[in-house]
Amino acid sequence: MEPLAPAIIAGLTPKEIEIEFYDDRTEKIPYDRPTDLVVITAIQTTSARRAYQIASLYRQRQIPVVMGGFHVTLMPEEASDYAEAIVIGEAEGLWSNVIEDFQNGCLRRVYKRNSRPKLGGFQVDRSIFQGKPYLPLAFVEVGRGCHFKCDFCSIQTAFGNSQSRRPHAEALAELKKIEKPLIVFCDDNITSNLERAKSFFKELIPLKIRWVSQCSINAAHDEEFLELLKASGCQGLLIGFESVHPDNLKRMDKGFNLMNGGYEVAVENLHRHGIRIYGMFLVGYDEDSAETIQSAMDFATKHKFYAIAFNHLTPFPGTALYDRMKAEGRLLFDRWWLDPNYRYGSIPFEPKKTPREELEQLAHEARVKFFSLPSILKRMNFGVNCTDGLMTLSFFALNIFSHPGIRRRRNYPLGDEAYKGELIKAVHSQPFRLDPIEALEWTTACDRAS
Ligand code: B12
Ligand code: SF4
Repeated sequence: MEPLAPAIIAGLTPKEIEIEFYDDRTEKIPYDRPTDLVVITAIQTTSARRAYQIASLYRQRQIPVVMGGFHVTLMPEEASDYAEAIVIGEAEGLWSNVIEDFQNGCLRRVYKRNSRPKLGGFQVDRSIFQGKPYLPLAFVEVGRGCHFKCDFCSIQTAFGNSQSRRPHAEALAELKKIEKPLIVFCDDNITSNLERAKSFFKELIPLKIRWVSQCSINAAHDEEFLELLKASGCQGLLIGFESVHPDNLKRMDKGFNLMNGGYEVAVENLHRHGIRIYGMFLVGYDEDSAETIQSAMDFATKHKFYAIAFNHLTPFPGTALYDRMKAEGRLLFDRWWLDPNYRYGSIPFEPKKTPREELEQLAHEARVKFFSLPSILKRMNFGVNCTDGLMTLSFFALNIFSHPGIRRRRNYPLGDEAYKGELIKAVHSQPFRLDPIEALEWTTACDRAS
């Protein structure tokens, strides 16, 4: 999928600066191609190790690196070891200062604002994706952040239970320029502000687009919302069910999932309006065992979910979950995301009820079973998942093509195993300081640095 952050950063970069974009997932980076500055986004904690490897390969060539993204925001001091400069938080309102400082030869070590920028006023530059082998869908943002406080979620750490929203007119103007058959609104929770979401869906109707997004389940009890979803072209929603065990939900501060009659009512409401459900489940909370995994599977199969994710619970740094696991002495690695012995698809802590390896195996078997042909046939649901020939084809394609992914992602190393040697740390002349700097304080970059 096209990554949005690089396109936003490209859009924020002055036009006279030449940009080349490489996606490490799909192509080889030409490390020896001359460049003045390298800009890396470490979107997930799971990609931090790879981001540091890439930075090291450029450092060997004496090329300075600026890094930003979610992991950098959560672990700034660590990231600052591997980049000449880091940007904490959102790029809007800071990126022009980085560029200006670099041009003036006085790049700071840390860029951070003391408030969240307004979401808007930027142009997403999708020209950087030209000629690259991405899926025919486009990411568009309408809001960032979420007002809930689920204990495992990095969103609440990064955005402090708040949501910023883009002016609808800007999002609509962007949508009109996109020619892809499917839009993904990559908001963390498109219903965090339900009333604004509804007004946005009303404005979407004339555009006649097809879209998917992610939302919290509380919205599925609001009839007006459900009607507007359908009318505005919603094809499906990713929803965090997380667990079918109420104690697990309470533990993760997600008791709201069970309100208004709970899952059965919510699922029935969504299906009545023809909305496909991609159910997200977490495996590894205190009550998890073979029985809870089986119950979640039975629930998702009985209700003919379009697809599911059975992700193992991962304590991401900065989350309440991480702090709790650390305080309880349950983390198996100092920093799992940097440890060469940690593998994606494994649980980096000791679960309470069921041994770790057993839980990993059970989750893997559940994935394989859920995406097996008998389960796919059971979940066809002609009123929702397979409404016409094209949608039936997509349903089968997504479910069947999940198989190689499930196999490949199991025990997948973080970072590139072909990378030999240590990560090379950046040498800094300034101490690491977290003081926020308001963008407005900038006069000329070098004045400020002195
Ligand atoms: C879309 C998405 C995906 C897509 C990514 C597709 C793609 N090509 O981009 C897919 C489905 C693949 C995915 C997978 C996963 N994801 Co995801 N994903 C998202 C989501 C919803 C949106 C990302 C996005 O585009 N946001 C919009 C852009 C504009 O925001 P941004 O990336 O943060 O960038 C801004 C700033 O961070 C900053 N910035 C970013 N980079 C840089 C670089 C520089 C130099 C500068 C200056 C600034 C800067 O500027 C940008 C504009 O302000 C985010 C939630 C979120 N809010 O980001 C979760 C999120 C990033 N994902 C998350 C997770 C956990 C995962 C998985 C690990 C889930 C799993 N268990 O498998 C996997 C990991 C896959 C992997 N390869 O490692 C977590 C990450 C938590 C963490 N600490 O790592 C997030 C935050 C969601 C959450 N609820 O916590 N994900
Ligand atoms: S509802 Fe979703 S985005 Fe919001 S805090 Fe919970 S998991 Fe994170």
